[in-house]
Amino acid sequence: MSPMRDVDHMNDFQLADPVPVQLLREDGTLSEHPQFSSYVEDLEDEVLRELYRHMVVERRFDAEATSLQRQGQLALWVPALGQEAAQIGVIAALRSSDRVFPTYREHAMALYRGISPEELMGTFRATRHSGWDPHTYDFNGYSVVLATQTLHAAGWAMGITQDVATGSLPEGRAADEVVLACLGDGATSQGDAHESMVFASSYQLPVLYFIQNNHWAISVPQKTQSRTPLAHRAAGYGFEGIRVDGNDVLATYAVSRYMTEQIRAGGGPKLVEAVTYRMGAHTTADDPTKYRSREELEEWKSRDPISRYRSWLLTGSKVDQEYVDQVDQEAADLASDLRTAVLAMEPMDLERVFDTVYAEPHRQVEVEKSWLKDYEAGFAEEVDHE
Ligand SMILES: Cc1ncc(C[n+]2csc(CCOP(=O)(O)OP(=O)(O)O)c2C)c(N)n1
Repeated sequence: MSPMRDVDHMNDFQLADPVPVQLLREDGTLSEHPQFSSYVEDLEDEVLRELYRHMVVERRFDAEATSLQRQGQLALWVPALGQEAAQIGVIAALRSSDRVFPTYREHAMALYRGISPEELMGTFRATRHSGWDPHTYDFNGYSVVLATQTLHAAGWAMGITQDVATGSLPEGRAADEVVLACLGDGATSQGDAHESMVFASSYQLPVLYFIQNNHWAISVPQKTQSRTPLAHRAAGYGFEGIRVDGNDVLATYAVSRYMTEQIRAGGGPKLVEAVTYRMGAHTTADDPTKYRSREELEEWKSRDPISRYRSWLLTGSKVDQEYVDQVDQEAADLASDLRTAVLAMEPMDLERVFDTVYAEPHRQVEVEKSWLKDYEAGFAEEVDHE
């Protein structure tokens, strides 16, 4: 018997589920939206093609990384399969100088910003202490401790606001910067997410909270994390929240553009709930067949973000089959380069972990460093005995 109480009958309070904004139906046909269609109507074909290219490349990258982990070449992998449209839709709506505070699953966004596959893989092969320089890409390091990045985002936004107020904005930073705070549906249960949103609202900070509601927080369903639709949470903090079909790259782009315009104009924080689905495992250390049904997965496969977009692009002659094949080839080449790069990555010099703890040497750190040295030397002896 489950140790949890059956709580479903105890509370009949329920806010109506908002219908997600959708521009591209599951069958690849376009629908009209009174508020959001205009954001994509004038997009040049080149922009539309790029959205497609990024989604396809990321999916192939993700599949290769999953294989590499299964073959023992990565310590862990966190698949983003199925979430390509949500991630590409929002990142494409930002300026490259808008700061991003990701979780650990934002690979499509990271690649879009120019982070190299090697930089991205270093953390997962444990050959780098940290992935990349956040300042180079205006893209912070991955945050595994749920929702801490939402506090960092609010802090960054506070810094911009103060710098603008005091006329001390560093060169290269825009006064109307938007700060993207990514989080998952499960992470909304963390106190940090709540504190960040309260703070951002109190000080009207330029933060876009982007929740990828992929339906599961490891094995906990979204409905357990929140008895109310996540988009509605924003109203409780005093700002606008919109639910969008996160498997529709056009709708996610349009809603994100609208939100960023509002924020840049001084409208304070905003929230987007992108409804999507994690088609893979939570991580390669997880077996989703233990907690979710095959039927559920099959249902979401029919809402695949890439095939619906490709179908629309082809039907409207925005791309031809040759372009589709070309993108597939680019994705295959990237996967092959990724494999070569990963296999060539040298183990990290573990002493560096200790050297970067404090600016000055510290006795306790020295003790730990010396312990590790002895520990590693023990393995060498074992090998010698054989
Ligand atoms: C503070 C904290 N508590 C617990 C965990 C363990 N944990 C890692 S991922 C995860 C689920 C997160 O789900 P969600 O926010 O929906 O994001 P998703 O992984 O689905 O993208 C949990 C509980 C953690 N990393 N940090």
